[in-house]
Amino acid sequence: MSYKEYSGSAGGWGALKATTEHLLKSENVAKNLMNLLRTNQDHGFDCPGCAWGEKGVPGHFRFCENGAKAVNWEATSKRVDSKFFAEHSVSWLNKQSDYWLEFQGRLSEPVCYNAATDHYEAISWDDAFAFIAQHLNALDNPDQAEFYTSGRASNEAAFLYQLFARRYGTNNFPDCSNMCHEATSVGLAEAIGVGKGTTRIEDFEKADAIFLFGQNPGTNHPRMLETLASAYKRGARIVAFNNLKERGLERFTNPQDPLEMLSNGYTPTTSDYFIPKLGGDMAAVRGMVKVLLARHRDAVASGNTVFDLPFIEQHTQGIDAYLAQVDATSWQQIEQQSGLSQQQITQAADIYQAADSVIVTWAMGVTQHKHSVQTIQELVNLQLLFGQVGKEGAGLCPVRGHSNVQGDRTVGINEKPTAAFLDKMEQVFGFAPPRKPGHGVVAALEALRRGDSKVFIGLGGNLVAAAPDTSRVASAMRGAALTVNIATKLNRTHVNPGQNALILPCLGRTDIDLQAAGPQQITVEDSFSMVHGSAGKVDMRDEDIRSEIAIVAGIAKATLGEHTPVDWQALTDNYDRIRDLIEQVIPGFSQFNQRLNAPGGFYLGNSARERQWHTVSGKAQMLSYPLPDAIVPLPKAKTNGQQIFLLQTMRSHDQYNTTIYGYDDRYRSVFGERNVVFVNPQDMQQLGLNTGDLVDITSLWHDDIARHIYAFKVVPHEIARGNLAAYFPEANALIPLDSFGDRSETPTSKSVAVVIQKSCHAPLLVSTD
Ligand SMILES: Nc1nc2c(c(=O)[nH]1)N[C@H]1C(S)=C(S)[C@@H](COP(=O)(O)OP(=O)(O)OC[C@H]3O[C@@H](n4cnc5c(=O)[nH]c(N)nc54)[C@H](O)[C@@H]3O)O[C@H]1N2
Ligand SMILES: Nc1nc2c(c(=O)[nH]1)N[C@H]1C(S)=C(S)[C@@H](COP(=O)(O)OP(=O)(O)OC[C@H]3O[C@@H](n4cnc5c(=O)[nH]c(N)nc54)[C@H](O)[C@@H]3O)O[C@H]1N2
Ligand SMILES: [Mo]
Repeated sequence: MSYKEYSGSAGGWGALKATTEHLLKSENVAKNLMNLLRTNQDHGFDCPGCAWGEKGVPGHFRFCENGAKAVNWEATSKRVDSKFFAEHSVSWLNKQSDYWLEFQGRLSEPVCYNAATDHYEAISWDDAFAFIAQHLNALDNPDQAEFYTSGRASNEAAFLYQLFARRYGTNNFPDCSNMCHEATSVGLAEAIGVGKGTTRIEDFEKADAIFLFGQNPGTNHPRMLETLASAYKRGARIVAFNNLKERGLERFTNPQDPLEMLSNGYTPTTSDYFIPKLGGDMAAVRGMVKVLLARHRDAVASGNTVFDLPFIEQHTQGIDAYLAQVDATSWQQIEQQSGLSQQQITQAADIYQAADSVIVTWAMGVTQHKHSVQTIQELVNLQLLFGQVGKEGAGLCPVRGHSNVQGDRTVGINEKPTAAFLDKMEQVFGFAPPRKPGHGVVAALEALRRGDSKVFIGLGGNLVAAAPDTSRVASAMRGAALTVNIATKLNRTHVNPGQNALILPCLGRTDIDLQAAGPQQITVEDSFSMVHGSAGKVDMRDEDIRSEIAIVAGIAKATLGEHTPVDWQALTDNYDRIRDLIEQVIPGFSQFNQRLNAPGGFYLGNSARERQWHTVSGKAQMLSYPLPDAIVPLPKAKTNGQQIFLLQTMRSHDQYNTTIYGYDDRYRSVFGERNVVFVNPQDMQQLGLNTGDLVDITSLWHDDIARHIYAFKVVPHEIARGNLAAYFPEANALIPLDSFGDRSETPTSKSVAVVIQKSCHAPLLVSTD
């Protein structure tokens, strides 16, 4: 391992080199090169990486290093079949790393767990479907089953899945978004009447300022760097608030710009960088508003204005209560919680005020705290005071994660569906869907743990590794009567089977999906509410793999009957028929089949962008709260006088959520290692720690459960004092399952109270062979 500071820009030759290396490692080089050229092209497939949007420039290769990794990883020629499982017991597999499990290749045959031998064994598709039906139909109550979705599932697969589960009788739809942007959906829906962002990609070409809160686009949304760099070039101010220094937020060399590449040039991606404490963004924004409010009052005294009074008057509700809250918040509290000085906050406010049009973006650094909904509503308040919602070049832009996480929600993956949606389902399909709200991720895992839920079905994803409290969640999964995973790659969840378990291998985004009516397309929705078609190019006919849609329909047909409530086979034969049903149920999808191949897709629309507010008051709501007393309400636990740190868990450059592509985190200068903890150099000094020292980390919580991780290497980094960072999923063992966001119930992955001490454990050795 080495910690020499990474001297390059984000992107550039480093990205090209890494792309090439991953291409070569995939053992499918020529095919994958062709694949890459088809990513995000019209008539190609949607990148299975992130949910950043595209403008649709013909002839432009629209992939990035991390999109390339995702494509290569899926299109490997290695296979995991029943022979593989005969060689390896499940207990042995569970001792292997996340990297090793997925690196074994594509799941290529349905298998069933045999608890007596501790091996997965081959099973026919029909037997698998019958087995699931038998379990589901034997439950006392449909609410004893959990239907998990991960955000790569297509609109068509997700729509059929929710139709099946609702007809079966439950709203138990735990979804990866419960761990991701749930606070956004909750916060925005209350404030502006729609749980999605209001910007379009074109707005980034017009914004005078872009404020980025708690996100790392260099790794997680690399195509966004191009957008930021070009905004920078035309003079926009780009302001980052990030708990640590991220290279991708400093400068970018565009691999698609020959001049920049050849001259070793680069473009900055931000003009200003602030490093708040974990969970300190709400305080920072409160401080900005405090500065601007004082100026507004001064201006009003001389007959002018700073806030957009006509907009506020016509479109908003709640300003008086909010401003009273701002007045009641002291600078001392703001500085202490944000970790920023009044002067720094004033500097940010200056930039904000000078811009006519402002976009505010955010991701997991904002959504994974206890007070995330409140923080998002604070961001909304700032934007509303200046009329920055529903204006060109301005707005609210939550940057989504999984490539179709937003679409899955749109088509009904929601444990708390609206009455309007359920009414429509009832009208179109002629059955009474359950009205009782179902389980999100935390409630589902608690129910499994208590034994109240007995069947778990996962449409993609890797819940055991993605959820907090890893060992408790794994044992909850093992307690289930049946677990079913519809997946492309072997992962931690599969090797923690229930008493009975199935792995059902499915096609991925890059594969040709051949059905009775010919090759099929699926559709996805990006962060900008654009829906577009996607068709894979890799021939998988030699494998015993089915599409997600065929698998969901197969389970539904066996459980409910061939025509209950739809002709499942007919829908599988031709996905146009599924889209016709989506069109009937979901607003915005009129002429779905005709429009899905429009260049760049079609826009679903956004009421708040039109300044129509579907809220309780019919106006945009300024919701106000005092700042939280503490980011983590501190435990009574004894700490022996040790200093309590807050720890965030984040992604390295070589991973896609729980999928670990490799052990490097190039932009943070970590190589060949994942068990590391980033520490502020002054904190290191105070604790007597040196670079490379091993530490044990223990989390503090209200219960008596011991949560530790051992032998993590100390890496110095520019990070707010008192804060630490480690990688997800290695550090998930520290996060208590019942530490979650107010009203969002999102695990607090970015704020865990911990103590650290020098370790007496040996480091974990990893092999990447
Ligand atoms: N290559 C790749 N792409 C991905 C993913 C992936 O794993 N790999 N995952 C996808 C998914 S599902 C998602 S949700 C997105 C995630 O995209 P991000 O939200 O960018 O992901 P994280 O790695 O969790 O990064 C959080 C960032 O927020 C900062 N941060 C943490 N806490 C705070 C805080 O309290 N305040 C502030 N201001 N900053 C904070 C961290 O320092 C870090 O830079 O990416 C998507 N795209
Ligand atoms: N501590 C901590 N925990 C976190 C986070 C964090 O920042 N910190 N982030 C959270 C976030 S933002 C998210 S979104 C969740 C992610 O949680 P999940 O979505 O559950 O996890 P992934 O790692 O994306 O799932 C990877 C698995 O999906 C399967 N897969 C891949 N492609 C396909 C496909 O096309 N179809 C099907 N059916 N299966 C496929 C493969 O088998 C692969 O192993 O994790 C959350 N957990
Ligand atoms: Mo996510």
